[in-house]
Parts: sequence; C-alpha cells; structure tokens
Amino acid sequence: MPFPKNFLWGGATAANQCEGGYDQGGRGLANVDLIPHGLLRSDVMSGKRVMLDFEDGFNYPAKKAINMYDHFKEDIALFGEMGFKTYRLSIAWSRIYPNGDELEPNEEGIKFYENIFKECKMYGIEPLVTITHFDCPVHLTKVYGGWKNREMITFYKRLVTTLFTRYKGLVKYWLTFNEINMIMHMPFMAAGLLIDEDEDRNQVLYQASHYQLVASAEATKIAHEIDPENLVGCMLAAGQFYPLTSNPEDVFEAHCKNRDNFFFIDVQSRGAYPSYAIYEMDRLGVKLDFTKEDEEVLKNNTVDFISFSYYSSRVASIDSSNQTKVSGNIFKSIKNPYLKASEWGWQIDPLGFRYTMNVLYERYQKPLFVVENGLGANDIVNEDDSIIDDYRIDYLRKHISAMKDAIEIDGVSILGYTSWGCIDLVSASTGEMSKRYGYIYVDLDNQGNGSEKRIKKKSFDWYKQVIASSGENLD
Ligand code: BGP
Repeated sequence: MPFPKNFLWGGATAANQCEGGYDQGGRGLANVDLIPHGLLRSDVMSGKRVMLDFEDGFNYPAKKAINMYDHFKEDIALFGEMGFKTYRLSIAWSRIYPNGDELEPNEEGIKFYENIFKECKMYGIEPLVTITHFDCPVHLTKVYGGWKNREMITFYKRLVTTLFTRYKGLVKYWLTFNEINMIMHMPFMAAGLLIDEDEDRNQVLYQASHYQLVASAEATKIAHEIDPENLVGCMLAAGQFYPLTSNPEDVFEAHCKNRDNFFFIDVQSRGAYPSYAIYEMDRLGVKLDFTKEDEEVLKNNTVDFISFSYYSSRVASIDSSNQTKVSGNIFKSIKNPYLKASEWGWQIDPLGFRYTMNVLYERYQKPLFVVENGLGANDIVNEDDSIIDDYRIDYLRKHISAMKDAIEIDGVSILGYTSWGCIDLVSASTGEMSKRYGYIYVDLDNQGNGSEKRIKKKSFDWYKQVIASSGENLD
C-alpha cells in the first residue's frame, strides 16, 4: 500500500482568506485586510499602489471572508465527517499581537485558536499550523517598514514563543512562512513590505528575505526547545520550470528560474546560502546585513520537513517576449502546448507534480508535505442544492495518483496531503469567491453577499472515500 496508515490526509486554508472577523476579539489590522477586490488588487499586492488603511469605494474581501470566525465548529465538523487526519490553517498574527510589537499577547486571540485546535482534536484531526500565511500587522509596516527592519525578527520570535508555549500538546506540525519565495513577486501581500522609490529594489527584497530566513531558523530553534516533539517545515510555492525547447539556452534559463525558488529552501533546509545566490547578490550589488549569529542560527536550525504548494508546472525560455503567456500561482509562465488549463488559465500537469516532488526530495532528502494543491473553478448549484464538480474530482484524482507514483515508484517520502481551500474561500490572487476549490460550497458571491450556508459538493463524498481507503480508491 503506497500511502502509509499514518499519512496525513486533509485540507488547507489561510486565516485571511476564510476567517473574517477582522475587527473581532481585539484583532489588529493586517496587510492582508487591505487588499481590495477589483482592478487595483494586483497593484496593491505588489506594493505599487500603497494602501495602508481602508479607503472608500473598495470591497475588502478579507474583512468577512467566509466568516469562519463564527462558523468554525460547523466547518470542522464537516472536515471530521470527511475523515480528515489533518487540517492546515494559519494564525492571523494581528489576532495574537494586534500591533505586532506589544510585549503581551491578546488573550482573546489565543483563546480563539485554542478553541479551534480543541475542536479539531475532538474529531481526531491533527492541526498543521502556518505561523504566517502572508500576514503582517500593518502597524509593523507603518512604524518599522516591515521585514526590511531587523527588529521584525524580535517580534516574530515573540509571536512564535507565545504560540509554541500556549499550544504545546495541541499542535505538533508548524510551517514558518507560507510560500516564502512569494516575497520576491508580491512583497506587500506576501510580507507587508513596501519599497520606496529611492530604494534599491533588489537590496530591499534580499534583505527582507534574509530577515525572514533568520526568523524561520530562530522559530525552528525555539519550537524544538519548547517541545522536542514539534516538527517545523518550510513552505515553497513550487512547480518546476521546464525549458521551452531543447536549446541549451532555454535549458539553462529554466535551471536559473528554478534556482530562484530553491534559494529559500536551500537556506532553510541546508543551513547556508548557496553559492549561486551569493554570486547573484554580488552581481546585483546587494550587501546584506548578515551577522555571525545569523550564520550560526541558520546552520544549526534547519527544517524537519519540506512543505510546498503545487498547482502547475511552468515554462521558461530566453526568448520569452515572443511567447504566449499564461497565468499561474502569481508567477506568469510561457504557455505549454502540451497542457490544458483551468478556467483561470492555470495549466494542469499531474506529471509535473510527480516531477516536482522528485526534484525536491532528491535535492533535500527530507520528508515532503504537500500542503496545497487543487483546482479553482466556477461551481453551479442545482435546484436541489447538488453541485456536480466532476472537473475538480478529475484534477484531484490525477494529482493524487501522481503522488502515489512518486511514493510507490520513485520512493519519495511524503508525510501528508492537504488540498487547498477544502472549503470555498476568497482567492488570494483575484479576491473572488467564484474561484472555488472546496469540497464544501459556501453561499457567498464576489461582493460578499449571500447566506454563508455550507453545502457539500459531489467531491465531498469522493474525498471521504479517498481518505477512508488510504488513497486506494480514487474512482
Ligand atoms: C497560494 C496561496 C494560497 C492560495 C492559493 C491559490 O499562492 O498560498 O493562499 O490562495 O495559492 O491561489 P488563488 O487563491 O489565487 O487561486
């Protein structure tokens, strides 16, 4: 049997995309609250358009999201019904430290997640906690400049110490930063980072990344000190780049593009900056604030496992300007003529998933954890409330099958699989509700109107059977 009995089947969400309750329970404001739905979204995510407070005339979907703040018991019961072994969720930093720089945490925020974890335990569900899924209290951006400031490591250490201490015995699996490589592409969304016009972009991005990498290693250290049972993972927005042609220049271009992403995981998993990154920073004129202590903490506190998201493979070429581009998980890619794409243009490539798992496992030789994968699609609710999402089942079946091959044929070690958006939630890239990933439908539209009612889709029973059969029955 390829999937071990203790394989962690489940689903994943992120606080800013499902929780809502942005002003409840003493929570502070975060970067992720301030990203509107609509035409300006992408500019705000990248930091091109600065938005540090709510502005009139915009719809901010994270304010309410799917209101899991009020529905979490009902939602976790549904996850339990599907037989989830794990549920990946994230902490809203500003619920625990509303401004980010307080000395004492917000007890109401701590209680909120404690209740969630206890609810999970009632159903035998092991929480898998992302410490920051793109969140940053906006106060930290305003006052300290966010991750361009070394002080952020102190605030992050305080956050994680609180989490590891208060949730000891309730949570064992932790991820330090969701899709840590996203900071290079969407710095405001991914890390609350704004780059001033007179600043050197590369310098700011690499410096902020360095502080996050140090913070991640510090968190790993603290996690192990507080509870040796804790397991800490890094998290990469993965998906291998293929060369468009066998032209060696395309092949090398794809290699370099892959390295840009591996850079983060190389540091988190191997404990040191890879030489290609050191040379690249040198060429770019980047001079890092990098202390002897940083070097030590990175070296001595590498991650226990490698987690990643995978939606599609990507394509690279030196002559990218003349090629048709397609969208994907933030990263644009050249169109792959061999692949079909989702309604949102994300290319579908199950074998690319197996390939990505192989590359990661060969490179790091540590267990993998697939913490995001899935199909964003429009769903239709029929008159009898049925939702026949065969397209989603088809996508998931092929990807789970590829994962099975990676385990069974290639010998890749995988701890678990949490498909993305197990309950419909707000899309990160577009802010839409209509881009749905769930086994559970949520009755809300792109403007946040609707009853918030939860409805099981056809995929609900399908996934239940996948879990019950340990991945044997994918029909
Ligand atoms: C990843 C993020 C998630 C998630 C997912 C799907 O980048 O970690 O937060 O949303 O992609 O993307 P989207 O919501 O844009 O379809």
